Amino acid sequence: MKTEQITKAYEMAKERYAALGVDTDKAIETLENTPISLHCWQADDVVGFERNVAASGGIQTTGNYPGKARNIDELRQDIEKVDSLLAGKFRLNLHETYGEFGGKFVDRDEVGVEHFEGWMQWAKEHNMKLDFNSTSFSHPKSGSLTLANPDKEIRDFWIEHTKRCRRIADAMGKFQNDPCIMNIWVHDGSKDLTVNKLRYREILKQSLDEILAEDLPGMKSCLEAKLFGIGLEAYTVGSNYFYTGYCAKNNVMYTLDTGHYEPTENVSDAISALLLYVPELMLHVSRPMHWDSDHVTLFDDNTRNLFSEIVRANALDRAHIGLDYFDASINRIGAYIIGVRAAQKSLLSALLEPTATLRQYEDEGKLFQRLALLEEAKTLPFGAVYDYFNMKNSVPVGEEYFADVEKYENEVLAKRN
Ligand code: RNT
Ligand code: ZN
Repeated sequence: MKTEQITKAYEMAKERYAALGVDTDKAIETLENTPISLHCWQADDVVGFERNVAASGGIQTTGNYPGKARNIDELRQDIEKVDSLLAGKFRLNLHETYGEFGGKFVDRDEVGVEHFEGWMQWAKEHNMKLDFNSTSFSHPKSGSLTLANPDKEIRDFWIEHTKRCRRIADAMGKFQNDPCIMNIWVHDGSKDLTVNKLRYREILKQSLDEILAEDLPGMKSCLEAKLFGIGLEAYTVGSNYFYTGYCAKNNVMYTLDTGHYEPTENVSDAISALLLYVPELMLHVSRPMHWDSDHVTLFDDNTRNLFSEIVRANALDRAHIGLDYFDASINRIGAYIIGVRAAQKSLLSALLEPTATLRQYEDEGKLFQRLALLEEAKTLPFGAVYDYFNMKNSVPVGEEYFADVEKYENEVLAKRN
């Protein structure tokens, strides 16, 4: 697309938004400065570099499109490609199983900062900050219960793992001079009806208390709730209520994954409620289809509503944006770009909302006008602003990136099998 054409369309859009009291330049600036944490696991279907097995423990990837990253160099190469095609700031979200183990087997209770020094250096060179995750799935000791396991030996193994991960995150945060956010998600639960639900929740609470007791100023922990996992359909120890209570009581960041709620639940409604009681939110922006299927994030009503609620609550500084999906059935680089752009579009469209006018209508009881302006806002020239944002940052505009993804597929990904 021609520079001139994009600029002209932007100027017109800018005027149109200004008439509604919305500053498009300011929205673009906020979009440019709001980091999105890229989940490393879309590049290799959540396999990692520990034991080269498919993901298990409540989650599953489907599809076998060729070209997945098979080692750390390929993963880095893929992330660099993704980064090069996108405007905006990025962080990289690593799981423990993506450490640099140098050909040696390093079990989860042996992992240390040394396995992530290469990543810290790489991230610095690529102007990215790191986030982190302990990994309690895809391991012989994962079973159905990890931190909530009544078997002390297994529970202690995972407590040790999670403590070590927090120290790694602390080192990352200190290195990058910005807190590393470490997510704790455990799949713990049961396939069928459970009659001592309280017991496992007590154990999980105790394990978390022990893990979080260590004061590590370079990192922030967050806890991810879930509705159910595959093979664990009847009971999830770390449910939404469990973590809402835990995080509120202990002032811990809550991880809200948009795939982890009842299918008819309006997840975005949780934002303004949780923000009153927990210090911060970590978002795993995903797309459930019928269940927590982790489809590629889209610019759909759910994603848009989520970002609208964050912007309306003026909480961009308290909500950390990360993506969480894994589609192994399409080009994985393309999957990253679709999802990031969907998140950016959702954020931008939230930033371009004529919220002040809408609120005035609401306060004055002008409810037809409120509803009507919400409808009108949907068809404002939003695309022109997003195109301009990309052009301004010298990355492909619109469908231009398809050619780059295809070229990378032919020259790099296709040679990986
Ligand atoms: C699983 C959780 C969790 C994982 C990643 C790999 O349902 O959403 O966040 O997807 O940690
Ligand atoms: Zn998640």
